[in-house]
Amino acid sequence: MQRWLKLGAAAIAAVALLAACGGGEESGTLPDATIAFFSDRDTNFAVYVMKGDGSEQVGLTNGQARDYWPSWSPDGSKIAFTSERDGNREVYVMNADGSDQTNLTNSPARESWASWSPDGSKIAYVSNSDGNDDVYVMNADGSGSVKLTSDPASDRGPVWSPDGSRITFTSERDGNAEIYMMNADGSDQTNVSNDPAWEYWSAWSPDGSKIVFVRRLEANGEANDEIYVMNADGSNPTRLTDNPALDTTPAWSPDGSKIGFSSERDGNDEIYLMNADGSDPTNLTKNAASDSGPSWSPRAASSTTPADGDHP
Ligand SMILES: [Ca+2]
Ligand SMILES: [Ca+2]
Ligand SMILES: [Ca+2]
Ligand SMILES: [Ca+2]
Repeated sequence: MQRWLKLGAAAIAAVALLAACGGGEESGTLPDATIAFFSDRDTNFAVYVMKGDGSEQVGLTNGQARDYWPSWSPDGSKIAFTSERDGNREVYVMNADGSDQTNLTNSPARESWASWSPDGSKIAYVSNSDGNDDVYVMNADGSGSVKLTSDPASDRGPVWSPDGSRITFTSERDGNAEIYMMNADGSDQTNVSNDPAWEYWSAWSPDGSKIVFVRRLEANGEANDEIYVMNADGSNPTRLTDNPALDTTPAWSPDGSKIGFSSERDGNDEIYLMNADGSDPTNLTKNAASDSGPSWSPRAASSTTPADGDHP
């Protein structure tokens, strides 16, 4: 079992894909992009960043306690993440260079996960403060927390749609994990994956038309997680990876051309980049430790799609 799955009871979460800057047709490795991820290459899980071609891998947190699930703010200036440094999980935020690491949640309960609203004003997250994991939203400074789900089953991994109107999340309320969607105020919670298999982890395409997620297949009694894409209404689920190793934590590049993910196919978790149709997976991290949970800097779009000049 890959190590990131040990981070939580079931480690159902979603990667944050935050930029709404579509339109690029760029191919190649997006060398100017920056990807945040987490790795235990130095004593403990910590948050790292690298260029889109895998170069310049640099740690931003020190790993004295576990730090993971980085999520870039829409303007690229900050990274939210989950930290256990205060004895239980909290949502932290730091500047993109790792400075000014600040606890936003300050709660004795287990707070984790972070997904920024596209306008940067709010952060969706998960807390078990009412006894089981539910999705909450707070202001980006940690104030004004509002509970969005209230189901006795686990609701985790919220991810905002690029237009800010909806939030996907993973729920186990139907007896097996599904990708759910709700309005950003918590109304109209709807099962969109609707399959007997275990579905978890969602990320939106930059244009909001598609959702990439993970489906757990079984082969000879062994779990084989694969990455799928579906239309945002749940139709036309299509498998993108086909490998007996676990493939998980997908994230769409800001220009829409690539999907980052993590896989154990080379013996331990590495971050890979594939084309959005699943072709040409490439190992970016090439490190003997566990490397997982890619989150793209939205600023990557401005440096890789010069023709698209109308975004911030
Ligand atoms: Ca806490
Ligand atoms: Ca399911
Ligand atoms: Ca697989
Ligand atoms: Ca590795």
